[in-house]
Amino acid sequence: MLNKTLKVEGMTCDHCVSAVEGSVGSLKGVDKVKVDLNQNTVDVVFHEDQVSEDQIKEAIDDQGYDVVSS
Ligand code: 9UX
Repeated sequence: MLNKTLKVEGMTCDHCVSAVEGSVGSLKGVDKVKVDLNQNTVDVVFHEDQVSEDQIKEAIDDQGYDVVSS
C-alpha cells in the first residue's frame, strides 16, 4: 500500500474534482483518492502491486489535467 500526493494543474471546479476522483477511483487497486483544489494536489492511496503510479497519472492526464511532477 502506497500513499502519494501528486501535483496537478488545471483543476478549478467541482466537476474537475469529480472527473479526477471518478477516473482514478475507478482504477483497480486504488483505495482512496482525494483532490485538494486549493493545493492543486491529488492524494492517492493504492496497492502498487495492482496499479502503477504511471497508470494513475495517465488517468488524470486523460481527463485533461497536467500532472506536474513525481
Ligand atoms: Mo468546469 Mo473544471 O468547465 O474544468 S469542469 S472548470
